[in-house]
Amino acid sequence: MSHLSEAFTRALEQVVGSAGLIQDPERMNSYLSDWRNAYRGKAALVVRPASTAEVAEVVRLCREASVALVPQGGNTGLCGGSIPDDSGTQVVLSLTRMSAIRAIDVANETITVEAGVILQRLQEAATEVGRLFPLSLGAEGSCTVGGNMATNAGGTAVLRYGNMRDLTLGLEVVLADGRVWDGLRGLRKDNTGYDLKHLFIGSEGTLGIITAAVLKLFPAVHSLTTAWVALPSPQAAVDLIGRMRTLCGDRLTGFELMSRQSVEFVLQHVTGCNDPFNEVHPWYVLIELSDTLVNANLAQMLEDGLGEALAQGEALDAVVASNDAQVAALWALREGISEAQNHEGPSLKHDISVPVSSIPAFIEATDRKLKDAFPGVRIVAYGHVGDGNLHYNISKPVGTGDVPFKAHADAIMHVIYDATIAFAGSISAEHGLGQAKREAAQHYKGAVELELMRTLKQALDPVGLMNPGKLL
Ligand code: FAD
Ligand code: 2HG
Ligand code: ZN
Repeated sequence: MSHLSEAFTRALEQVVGSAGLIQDPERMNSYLSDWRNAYRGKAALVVRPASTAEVAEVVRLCREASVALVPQGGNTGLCGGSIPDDSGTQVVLSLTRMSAIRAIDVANETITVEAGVILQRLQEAATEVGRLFPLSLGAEGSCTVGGNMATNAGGTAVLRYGNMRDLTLGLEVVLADGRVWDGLRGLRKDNTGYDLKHLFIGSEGTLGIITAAVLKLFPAVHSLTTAWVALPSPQAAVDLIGRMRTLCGDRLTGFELMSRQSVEFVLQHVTGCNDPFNEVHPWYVLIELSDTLVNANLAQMLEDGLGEALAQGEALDAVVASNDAQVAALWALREGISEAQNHEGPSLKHDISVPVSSIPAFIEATDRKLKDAFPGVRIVAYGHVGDGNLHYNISKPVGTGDVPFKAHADAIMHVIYDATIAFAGSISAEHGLGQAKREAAQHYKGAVELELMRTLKQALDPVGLMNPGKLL
């Protein structure tokens, strides 16, 4: 039963048509919980506008009626940012019908896309014109450009190309009062005052609705080589990434670290994944080199680097993929971790970052504290080590129920975040704050920083109808 007046609902329907309005509880269901089922809310209705003008009109009507909006893209976020609260009064604004690729300017190396475009479709559109859109993450088959912008998504190619913020030149945003800011400029240089797009990137829907973006394109990749390497320790990973960067420079486009525990979950739960080695090793990295040249001789470069690493004891073993199927099999071992961990019960996810040089000490200190305080917890540490970004996730001890484990969630989080701050890190490097880390941010971010954030929120969303209860 909707909490909204009939007149308001009718006005919305006039804007978006019957195809753009969902009120049936069963059809709303998939918009009300996240991928892991870790967050569940209620909504008065789901509205799906198909153009910027429709989004603007929906926002204006909501403002007039004091109805809060929860923007939603592919709903693949991992911190509950796109899920409404349980009041049943909020409206989910899904951008998935805004899925046009508006323009491609090959000479300017830009693509202009609407917020609902699926990331994989964007990558394909770039490939079709002989270019690369480099953002790449496990959820790319269902996450949207709007969600990528709103969370400043990272992924596995940040090492070479940067995160969504680095890939964005212009934005179109519907502001909290329904006005449209047209900042869709495809310029590499523009120093005409405050760079407003950066306010909205990473704002998790709390300042406005992103409806379109101008994004950078890059030359297509023509050579690629991929290896799976066993390592004795995280320190070896830091040494190896330094070695590979010295040797290969920007050709090093992927360097993902995984603990044995992470890989073991994948081997147990993801069909078709096999251990590339006969022996068990404590740590692994997946290395990718790529180049725009057709004959870049990457295999030789990789062999040289790995040869030195093996000789120094930095690497314990290595396999190099020799065809596309083997490349895919190695990435499946890495990308399968999120799904595999779900099979082990509730997972406590932490997407922290510390300086790359501090990763080994962070892991050692935090592992020790957690194992002392919570015997038996399984630490599933992996991630984008070249960005200093670790998914330092925790699964419950074998034989423990979900409820007693969840009772420790806050205490476990504090051990991890205290260590993160002690190593001059960030409590969220990738997924954002959403509902999950909102309170923690109040505790761990500085007073001045929080005050500035509140000032911006107040200026751009004075009535507080843009995704309330998230981020701040
Ligand atoms: P949603 O989940 O729908 O929304 C995310 C947030 O953005 C919410 O706060 C929502 O309100 C807001 N939002 C959505 N669209 C808009 C809009 N148009 N305007 C304003 N606000 C909006 N993330 C990474 O960074 N790196 C990874 O490597 C990575 N890997 C993942 C792997 C898996 C298997 C999964 C399930 C998730 C992964 N994620 C990763 C998290 C997630 O995919 C990203 O955060 C993604 O960018 C979210 O996009 P979405 O369209 O699903 O957004
Ligand atoms: C990844 O790098 C994602 O695989 C997801 O950011 C991390 O599931 C997670 O915790
Ligand atoms: Zn990640």
